[in-house]
Amino acid sequence: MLDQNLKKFPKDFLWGASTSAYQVEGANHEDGKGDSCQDVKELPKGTAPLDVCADHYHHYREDIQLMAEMGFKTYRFSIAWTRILPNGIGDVNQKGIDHYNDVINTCLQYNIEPLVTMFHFDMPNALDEKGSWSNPESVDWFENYARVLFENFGDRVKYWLTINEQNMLTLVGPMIGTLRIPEGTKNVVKETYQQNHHMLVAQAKAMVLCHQMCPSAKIGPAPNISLVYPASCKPEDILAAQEFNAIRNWLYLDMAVYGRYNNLVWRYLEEHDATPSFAPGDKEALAEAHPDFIGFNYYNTATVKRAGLDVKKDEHADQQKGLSEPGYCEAVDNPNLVKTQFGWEIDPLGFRATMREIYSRYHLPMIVTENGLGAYDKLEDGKVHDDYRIAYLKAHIEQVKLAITDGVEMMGYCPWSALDLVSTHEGIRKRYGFIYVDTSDEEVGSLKRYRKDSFYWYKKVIASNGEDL
Ligand code: BGP
Repeated sequence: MLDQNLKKFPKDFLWGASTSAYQVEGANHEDGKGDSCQDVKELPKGTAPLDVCADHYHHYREDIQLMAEMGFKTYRFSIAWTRILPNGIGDVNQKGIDHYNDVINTCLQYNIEPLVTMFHFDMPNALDEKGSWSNPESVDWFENYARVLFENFGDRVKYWLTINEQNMLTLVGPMIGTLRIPEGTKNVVKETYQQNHHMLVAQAKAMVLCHQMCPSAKIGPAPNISLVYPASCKPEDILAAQEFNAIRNWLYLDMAVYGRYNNLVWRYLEEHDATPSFAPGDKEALAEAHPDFIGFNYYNTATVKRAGLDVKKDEHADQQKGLSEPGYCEAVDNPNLVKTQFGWEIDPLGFRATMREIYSRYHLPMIVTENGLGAYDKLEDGKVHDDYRIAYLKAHIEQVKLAITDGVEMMGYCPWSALDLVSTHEGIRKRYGFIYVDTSDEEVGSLKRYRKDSFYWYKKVIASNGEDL
């Protein structure tokens, strides 16, 4: 394509950015909050504990004001299940409700649409002790939690996201500090995909409930989608990429949108003697649910080559690198791409390819719920010159514009992250924010907020509705 005469971003395009409760809030033992699996996990060596993070719990008004200064139309944040229901089920903690009421109201005061993730990697520890997602009751726990959210916040929240990156919980759960595999489990694949099945049913029930309780609200999933490239044009590699696309990406969206298991994934599960058991009513619940839009996180693409059973899983694999599947494929570097300081490939064109592919499969409006660059930022004289982040975001926003020109319905763009916060496994030294937060992995700092160069740049991008990049 010549890529001329590009279309404009829609007038009501939702520019914003994202955070998640356990990575940004801190105050993890305050105001009646119960422990989540994140609060009790063993921290990766040398990374900041989660009791302060960016202290957003106490600074949210100031932070939302800064977001308003950038011109945000939306703010994607997650609600900590354990602030609302400290034990996951049972008594509601009014202080938790009050807190998020104020977060939501503060957003609305600045005409910022709250985009609320219901669950972002933070299973209540009390439920973890009851088996977490491996317990079939987890479906009811989640539905009950969803009901409390819709009852309390449904009058003001128009956009909901169900489970953040369910595919990463399933594929790299231990790296992120989630996914509990009971000791002595013989078939780990079966156990993992049974848990995954419970999450899928829980998500479906939450979507149906949202439509019943909040008819004017919209709800969607938020998986991490990376289009998988074949390492070469060898037919074997093409098949391997198709299979890994199904395992990594399409399982989650096929289920959310069409309510059925992807056939290649089903075959993978059969091969591992790992097909999930369906409880009575699961099939109907999955078929009944329909998302209004697709939220997805994009950091880069993946590249694989065909591989046999001798391929070992890389123990350092994380969301964006090193994911291999013995007997199917092996992750390889893409020689055409450069990497971030943290070893994640950078692929803006792959972003366009990913948007096109999702849209051609599902034909639903889409919102980017994460995208961004983790880097070692330096604060000097109150300034952070993060031109590398600006370059990354600019290159990716250009691709959103191209995808819109391709006819893809894009509703919004929320990079990761609004402000600096603690990474899933690499500490706060891996910074993503437009707003620098003065703190480190070694010690809690002043927590003062500073506007990075990218802050001023993004403000200009939003003011021009994506025309001035
Ligand atoms: C996504 C998660 C986020 C986030 C981001 C960056 O997978 O949804 O919670 O942290 O990736 O990843 P990391 O923190 O590992 O750099």
